[in-house]
Amino acid sequence: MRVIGLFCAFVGSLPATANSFVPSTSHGSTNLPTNNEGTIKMTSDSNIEPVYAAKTVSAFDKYKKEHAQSIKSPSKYWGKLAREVLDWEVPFDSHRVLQGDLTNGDVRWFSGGKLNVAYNALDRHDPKKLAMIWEGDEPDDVRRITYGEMTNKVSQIANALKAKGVKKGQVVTIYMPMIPELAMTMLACARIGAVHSVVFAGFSSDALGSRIQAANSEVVVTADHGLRGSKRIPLKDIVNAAVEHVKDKDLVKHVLVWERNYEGPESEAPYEMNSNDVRMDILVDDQRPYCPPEPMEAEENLFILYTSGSTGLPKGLVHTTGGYALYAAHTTKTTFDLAPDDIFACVADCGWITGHSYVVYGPLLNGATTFMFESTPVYPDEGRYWDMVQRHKITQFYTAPTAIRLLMRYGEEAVQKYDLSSLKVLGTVGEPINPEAWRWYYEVVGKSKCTIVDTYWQTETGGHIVTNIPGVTPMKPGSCTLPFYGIDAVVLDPADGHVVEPDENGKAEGVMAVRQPWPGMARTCLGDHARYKTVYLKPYPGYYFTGDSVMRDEEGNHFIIGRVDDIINVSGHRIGTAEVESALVAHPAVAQAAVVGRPHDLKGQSIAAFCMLRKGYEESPELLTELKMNVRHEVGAFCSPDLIVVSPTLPMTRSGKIMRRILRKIVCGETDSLGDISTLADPSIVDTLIEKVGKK
Ligand code: 6R9
Repeated sequence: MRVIGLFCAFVGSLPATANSFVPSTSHGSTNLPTNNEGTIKMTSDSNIEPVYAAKTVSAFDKYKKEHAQSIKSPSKYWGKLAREVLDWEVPFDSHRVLQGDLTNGDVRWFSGGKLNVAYNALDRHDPKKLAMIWEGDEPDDVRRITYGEMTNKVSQIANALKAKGVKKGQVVTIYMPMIPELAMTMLACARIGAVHSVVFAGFSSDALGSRIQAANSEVVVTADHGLRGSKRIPLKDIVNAAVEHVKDKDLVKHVLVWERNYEGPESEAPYEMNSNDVRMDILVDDQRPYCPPEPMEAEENLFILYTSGSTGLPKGLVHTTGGYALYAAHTTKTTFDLAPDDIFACVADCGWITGHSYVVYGPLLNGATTFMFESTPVYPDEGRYWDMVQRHKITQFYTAPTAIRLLMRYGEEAVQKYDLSSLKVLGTVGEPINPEAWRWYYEVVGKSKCTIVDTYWQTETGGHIVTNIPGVTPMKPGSCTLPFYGIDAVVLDPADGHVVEPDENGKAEGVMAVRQPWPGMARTCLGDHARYKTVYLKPYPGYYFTGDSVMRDEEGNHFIIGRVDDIINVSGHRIGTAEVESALVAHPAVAQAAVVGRPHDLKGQSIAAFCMLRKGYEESPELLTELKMNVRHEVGAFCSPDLIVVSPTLPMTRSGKIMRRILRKIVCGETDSLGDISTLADPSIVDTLIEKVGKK
């Protein structure tokens, strides 16, 4: 299996047990607590020292019991939590906590219940408490916003949206930089029952346009510009081009524009105004600071988020109100061991699911102080993250392995300069973390005192599904460890779909699936339930299929190996090969293109593209630059290929299917294990490509 190669690159050199931070036997119940140096130390539950790394037998046992119960009686487990964690306008029916199943794809949680997520995230918390600390591109650009202020502002934005005709159930597309108004616009949609669709502001105008069209979105909210590392990104101009790109010319009724440096209603707009544009700050200032929260059925849509699949256009995954809110809140609290006075920092962008669940909804539903960050880890210098931790006394810090690997390169000094003693939990997400990066994060950033939580999940899952839990379950470098409460994780044999039994060493390898619904799971793809079923539920009937391959060790720890489909993970960004390929063939010179991922030291994976040219075109440095530009224009700069190989033909079967497996092997340098190439229409292409890639 191809996946094995990738697995070795990350964790293959680690003997599983020797690296566990909690020595244990396969019987589980004899797990002993340990301190961070790995020496065994018995503590009682009430006196866990050091709190975030030591485990007690009882805490771990309690997890096992609770996890088993949550699987056995999901309605009991989630029903109780839903009452405790959320405020309901109308209580849900206790006999209908969970309805439907994975076989039919008709899962419903908390039927009969009504609630409003913005109310739960804002109004019910202490108005004097800080809801958000925001730091902009420049370190001295800081805003502190209380729950009271945010509740009023969100109400004003909600009223502004209403004033522009936005109704319950309509999709509002948000294309904004990481400024507080982004989070507040999301919450304003939630307040009136509009469905937000945040599009990452790194996507090109074409990609934005097709998402506006696909969601049938009449209103787009943007800002005049974004800032990243002192670079100005002209978001309003991109939106203008996107609106041009929307096929249905009458679709977009209004573009609402936040101004970065708003100077009052008399000031002139610092961007080009079209007839249907509205200056958001002026409109919002005019609104009443109260907007009644719309009571929403638990299963009504909260938001959609487009994400790449293996084929075709990105899918608009639909998350619903009650289940998502509960899952985001509960995973934030549990995985990050959130306490009331914590300053919780997730530095992901709200254009991705991580920003939805762990910048906005999870922390605010818990009444915590969320930290929002606009810039990059290396601006103005490579100490930026740690400088922020020191200045804002951040307690939880959540980032991606790619950022950790980048910062590791600058050495320890950039970290040592800062006082990081406020930190308790360090999180990672987006791709497998290599044990070297894990150790650096643990030792250099966390001073061997913080828990590292390796959180495995997806846009589709709404929140963490496999992760360790501070003070409760053990950590293990390179492994996301054990399933979260309510997650019945299984390893399936990709060939026949049976549950893989552990081998003689207690290990099981296969594809990762979940056997039972959980509240945070996406319910459907917008307007295409058949696709949802085809991609997630039909491959292994009765299971939710993640698309990842996994190895589970003898202690039950999960090691995610990588995608089994054509999704590439570049710096934690999920990219579909189909999107990049269609951007390449949109160039007149390209007849056909095939895109594969290859391992990259910093980014995890990078994109390699093979292009077959049309007659009359020849390879030239200018053409290669143009092809890269095409990808930037059609999808976004973050999808730009690192390697483009012009190829006389592509390795295809006689029936015309491109064999990406072979291209992957070639770019990974694994040419001695190409496997069977006899089914190729022209096997000699393989040597030609090996030679071409070798020269690059
Ligand atoms: C949250 C998010 C999902 C894909 C997922 C997997 C990879 C995410 C991971 C991880 C190993 C982790 N992934 N977290 N792999 N360890 N802790 O990233 O969502 O953008 O939808 O990507 O990312 O391959 O299937 P999304």
